[in-house]
Amino acid sequence: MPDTHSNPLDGPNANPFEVAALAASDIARLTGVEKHDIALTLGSGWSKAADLIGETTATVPATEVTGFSKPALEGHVGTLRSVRTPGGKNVLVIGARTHYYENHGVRRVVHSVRTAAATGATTMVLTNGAGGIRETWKPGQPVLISDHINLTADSPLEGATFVDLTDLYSARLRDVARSIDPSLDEGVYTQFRGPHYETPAEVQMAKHIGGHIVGMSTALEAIAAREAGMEILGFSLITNLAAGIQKTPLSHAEVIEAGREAEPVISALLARVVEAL
Ligand code: 8IG
Repeated sequence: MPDTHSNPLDGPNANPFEVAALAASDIARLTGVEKHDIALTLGSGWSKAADLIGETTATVPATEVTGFSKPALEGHVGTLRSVRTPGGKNVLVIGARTHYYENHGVRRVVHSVRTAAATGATTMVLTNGAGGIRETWKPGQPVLISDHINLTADSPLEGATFVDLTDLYSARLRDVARSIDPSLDEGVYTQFRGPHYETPAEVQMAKHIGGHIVGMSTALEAIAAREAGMEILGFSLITNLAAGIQKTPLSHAEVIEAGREAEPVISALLARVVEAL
């Protein structure tokens, strides 16, 4: 069982930005890297990218960094890595995502993003495995996130914090990604709470309100990244077509398998995009 009582984010007087600053100083101490330039969260199917981006100069178990929760899922490696690109940029690779459906609260969900900002990163690259609503998409296909619809009915922002989300997923960074792979399609990411997948009716609802991708992670993280002033690039690996769009039932095994097959291709793409940022 995850220990829900020993996390400093959960204290009655906790300030999430102070906890993120402590986490960033842990990272600086444990990696020996004073400042990171780019942060990259690796979702299902994207883990191999870390090896292709550059040389890993340090690997830190997330459990040694203030405020991080233990990973809930196999395939979500609970480590933070400092990777140096051939061009000399320091990339903080976050392989330790906390999902909203783990019920630890939204502060824990966005702690990695706030920590990334506190390490100095000004660009946040968010990746995930997700379901596709567009029928032309195929499992194993990466797509850019152009915007999102947050159906969690929650926000990582606390108090009267009014943050503009126009161009949340930077058009400039999407252009950079397309300069590497002009065939990249894009779509609106719709975040459901999960952990169940959608019903076919819910997928139709998502489609009617303008969604193209269904997932369980990235929207809340992107909001926190924007609050922290970062520029955001989002990628979804379509591991399955959403419920009712594909004719067969969804299975976690199928999702893992699609990720495994696509991994070398999308990881190479992501590495090239990161170098171009
Ligand atoms: I991988 O079909 C993956 N994650 N909500 N729906 C939602 N999240 C997902 C899906 C999906 N596939």
